[in-house]
Amino acid sequence: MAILEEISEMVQKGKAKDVVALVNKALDEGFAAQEILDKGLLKGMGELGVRFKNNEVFVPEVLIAARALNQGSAVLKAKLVEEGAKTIGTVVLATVAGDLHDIGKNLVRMMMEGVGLTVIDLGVDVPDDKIVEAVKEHSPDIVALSALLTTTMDQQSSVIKALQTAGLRDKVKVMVGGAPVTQSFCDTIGADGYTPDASTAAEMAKSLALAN
Ligand code: B1M
Repeated sequence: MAILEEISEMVQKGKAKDVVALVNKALDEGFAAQEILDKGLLKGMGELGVRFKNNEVFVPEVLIAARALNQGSAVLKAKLVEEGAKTIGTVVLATVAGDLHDIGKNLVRMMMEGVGLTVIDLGVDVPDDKIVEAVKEHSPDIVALSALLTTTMDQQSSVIKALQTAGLRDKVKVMVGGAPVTQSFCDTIGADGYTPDASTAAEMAKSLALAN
């Protein structure tokens, strides 16, 4: 079995140790980090997502797979950080309140760090006031928000309103993303930028930070 296909299989089986070993092996064999991510780790989670939707697997299996994916992507992150770049700006990053999904957010953090941004990662299920406090404390260039549920995407709008109320909205750019989020939603809620994936999010954040 080709190594990227094997990584995808091991993510789906939640075999974190095997995933880490295979990711290291793929790097040694000369595969690019992005290819390992897209065609190995994310392919595995995508396939598991379909089985989750069809009730063929359940929350525990998905959580174990998520842990395996996160450990595999940590190996890739080490590789990106090794290539190192000096900081070009600061991002406060969070998955919004009510939402526990962090795989996409973690990839966004990894890609942003890869282009030289400092990322303050507040984690998942982050209330609006905690994001406002972080903006006061760190004076970031950008607030980046992730939401994976149709029921939590409106929370991104709530964060923007909380920043307005605190008098901070004109001091930061707000980027939004996550599977249910679209450009039109971004425009409707008055965010400054939307991108569909982690690498374009990093590119946009870099441009916004450099323009600041
Ligand atoms: Co959940 N879940 N989940 N889940 N889960 C989805 C999202 C779902 C689509 C599955 C389905 O039914 N088909 C569905 C949402 C339906 C909807 O709202 N439309 C769903 C549901 C319903 C739920 C629960 C309600 C299930 C339940 O309990 N009955 C529950 C909610 C819990 C909560 O958050 N309050 C729940 C729970 C979970 C787990 C905890 C088991 C687990 C999360 C574990 C974790 O994150 N640590 C989980 C998972 C893993 C998934 C799926 C299978 C995979 C999500 C994922 O990580 N994808 C997902 C189905 C699917 O997507 N196929 C599903 C890989 C990740 C890389 O993609 O996060 O989209 P994503 O990130 C992308 C882009 O969106 C973008 O970049 C990334 C790629 O480059 N991006 C940004 C993300 N953030 C960005 C920010 C940006 C820019 C781009 O700028 C700031």
